[in-house]
Amino acid sequence: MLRTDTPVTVYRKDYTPPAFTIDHVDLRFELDPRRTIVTSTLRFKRTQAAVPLVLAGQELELLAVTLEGEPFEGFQQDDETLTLPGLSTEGTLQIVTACKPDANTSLSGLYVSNGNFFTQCEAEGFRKITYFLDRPDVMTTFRVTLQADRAAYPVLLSNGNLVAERDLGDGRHEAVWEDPFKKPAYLFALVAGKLERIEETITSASGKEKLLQVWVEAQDLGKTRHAMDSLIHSIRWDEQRFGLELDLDRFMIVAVGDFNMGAMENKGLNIFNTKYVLANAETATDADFANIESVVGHEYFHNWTGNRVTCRDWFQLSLKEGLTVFRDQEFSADMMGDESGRAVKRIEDVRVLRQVQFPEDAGPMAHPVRPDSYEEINNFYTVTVYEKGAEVVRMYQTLLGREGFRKGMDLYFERHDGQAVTCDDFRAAMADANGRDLAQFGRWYSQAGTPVVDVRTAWDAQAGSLTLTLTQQCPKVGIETRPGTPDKLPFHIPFALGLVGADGHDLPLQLAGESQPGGTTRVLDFTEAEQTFLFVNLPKGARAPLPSLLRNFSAPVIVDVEYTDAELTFLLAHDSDAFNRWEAGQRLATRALLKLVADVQEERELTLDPALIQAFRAVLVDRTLSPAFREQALMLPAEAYLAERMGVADPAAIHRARQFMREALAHALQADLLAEYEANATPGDYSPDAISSGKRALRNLALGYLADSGSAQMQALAGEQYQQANNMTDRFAALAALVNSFAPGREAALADFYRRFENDALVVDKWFALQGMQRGSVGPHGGKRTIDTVRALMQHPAFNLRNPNRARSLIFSFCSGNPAQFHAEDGSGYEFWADQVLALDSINPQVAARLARVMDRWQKYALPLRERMHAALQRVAAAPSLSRDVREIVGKALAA
Ligand code: B3K
Ligand code: ZN
Repeated sequence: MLRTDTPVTVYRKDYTPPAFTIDHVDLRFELDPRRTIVTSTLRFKRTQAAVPLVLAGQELELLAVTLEGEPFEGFQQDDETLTLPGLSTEGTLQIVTACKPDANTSLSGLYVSNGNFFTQCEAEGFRKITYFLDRPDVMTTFRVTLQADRAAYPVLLSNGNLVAERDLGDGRHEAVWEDPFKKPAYLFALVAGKLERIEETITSASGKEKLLQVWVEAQDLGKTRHAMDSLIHSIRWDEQRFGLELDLDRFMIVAVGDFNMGAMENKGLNIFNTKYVLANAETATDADFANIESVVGHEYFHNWTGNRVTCRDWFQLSLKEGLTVFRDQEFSADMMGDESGRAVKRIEDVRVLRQVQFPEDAGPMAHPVRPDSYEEINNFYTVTVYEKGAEVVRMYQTLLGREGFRKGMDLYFERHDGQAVTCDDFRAAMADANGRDLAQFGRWYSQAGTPVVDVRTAWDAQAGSLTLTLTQQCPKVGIETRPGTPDKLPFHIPFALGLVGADGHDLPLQLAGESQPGGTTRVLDFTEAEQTFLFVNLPKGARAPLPSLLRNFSAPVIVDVEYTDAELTFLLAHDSDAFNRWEAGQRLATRALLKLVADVQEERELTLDPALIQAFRAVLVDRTLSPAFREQALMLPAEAYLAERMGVADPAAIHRARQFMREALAHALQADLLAEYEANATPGDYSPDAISSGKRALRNLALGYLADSGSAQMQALAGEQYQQANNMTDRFAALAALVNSFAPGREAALADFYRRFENDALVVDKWFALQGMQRGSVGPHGGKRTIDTVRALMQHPAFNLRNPNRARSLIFSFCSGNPAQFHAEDGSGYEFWADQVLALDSINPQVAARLARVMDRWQKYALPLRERMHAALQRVAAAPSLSRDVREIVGKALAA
């Protein structure tokens, strides 16, 4: 593991093209968990005069270096590089190294999981396998020979096509794989071990046969169907929507139980966290099924957006990630079937953006979609690069239209197939294909922070015209506040809006200067700090039309506008834009919740406005709306979101206020909730389709509210559902309702759940996660703090800090999914956090650094929390040896 006391910052402005290229490499692996020998034979070319070849390598034992078959001795070696001076313009170099896969707990490079070999090379893991030009702008063809014991490792996989197999005689065997496409080293992969597969052959759009495989451990074979279906749907979707075909004869997905993130798009050999592959009705929820579809899609779509066209350097990460997230979002939306489904998908995506990305963009780790510097690149696989990056790509489509966007994509591939390029190249393709000037749009890549758009309107009743004045502001954040950084300039914001008339219908829109109205939703080019738009030819009269702003969330901004409660209720009932209907409800609920928080803080009596209850009731019982949409509308804003909306966050008060509102709604709407509970049953065989899962979502939302009302009868209903469920969605929702409402049966149900599923790791993760996120109880004996349960669960035989899914299920769930308990006033949560960051850092720095991010917003909290968070951060920072990963995160948090 690389540990460093002096952080080194890498800057985007320092990029220089590689001095050497490696056109081809032959890799031979003699696989042994304790000591694997890697022989790399590479063909290099020098592109600059008189420079040494500097290869990256870490934690490698160097055994031999030869040049054109002769021993090469004049090299220099340090912890991170192998330098070879005096090479001619081209030649063949052979490097033999050894590494220790079974001692590799970082899960980066070559490692062992449950007895099988796997690799993870992005971003800089390949250098833990062999010395190489481990940078994305060096693209190479790979030929890979895998040798291993046949009994222990019957399956040997790598990228591309299987070209030869043979027996080596001594109980060992060999497989040779060749990838016809040039690729950067981060897309290399190998898998070796005892695995089984399901497979299918399909014919691609241009009539070629493709072999598709999903590889898992034998006991999981029955949980692979959904992943295979998702892969086939992804292939079809990319053919239809973007005209992009699978370019290899074979495409493999492999599942592994120890994995740092969701999945990895290695060329032709995608490696997945089991969480995003394995599913059946009994063990996976609707959300799991949907996530699998989206992650399978995401990795598959990378084959073009990431692999065929890759990133010049890691600062350009969003070139592939923002674009591919956008593509997977569109894919999932298209799979939802109808407009209402699309809106639900959009709501879910925006909720994540607001809950996670907005805080990141306001904190010490704030960075532009294309960062300018980093200490550890793995820390920049962020919601900003991914989710805000996807919003930036979506804005191109909003500005250019679907057809214009497609033209831009086509030009992008025409120009850059087989290259490593930049975000500017992508923007240029979009601009050139459409004859549009997107220069100002480029600021979305260079400026961090969430712009705040302020909206004012003036209604001229006599003229029937509405003046809309938009202003935008985006103060410096994070690293931008350092002295010497340039002032920020206005963004090019595609601002979609409609005007809703008194009857609830959209009005035709005509801007001053236009000869006739056109359309009922307009995308305004909002490019200046302050800009005015005049809408004319509207129905005259005292009542101004009501603007529906930023429809479908057309830009990642915060819209500040003074709606009255009555106006929001009207929009909630009538807006033709489903996203904005939801948005109106969220605005109403947020306003009421923040008022309740203040009441809690001032120890005033808590009450809920009957008008709000009525507005929620109206949505709940409106059966013209899809159940999935109603579930979204009835879900209250998250505690983390409310914390961001406060000047000084008070997690305990937020929790009390939100819980009060849940219980008050549950009491007031009991009959309606029960009616919806009954109306939305999904009898018969389980199916994860959008309609059925929408029904379950609404039904289980109702159950959660009903149980929270404290009624013994409703809790019994949850108990009954828990026992009778024929699928994990219903069973787990019932268990959660029992646990969170402190129903008498909760302990028995938790024990039963563990017994039923103790052999299924992914379900055991759910069991840990639920308990990490459970509310603390208030009881006659002082109640029970969740931290005590969590500490006790750390001792459970099934707990294992080395497995990232397990660590996340308990520790992350508590630290980031349970704000009220984590931020306990005595600082016990923070102590726990520091203990776990340090414990994890010596095992797996990437996972530790993710956990470290929990403290990003420490300055936002009220005293004494702020002080205690600061102390915990200092304790971690002072630890004798920290990974570069964790050091960057705590360093930036403390510097803020
Ligand atoms: N590209 C990988 C992420 C790699 C993360 C490295 N720390 C998965 C994805 O975005 O598809
Ligand atoms: Zn990705």
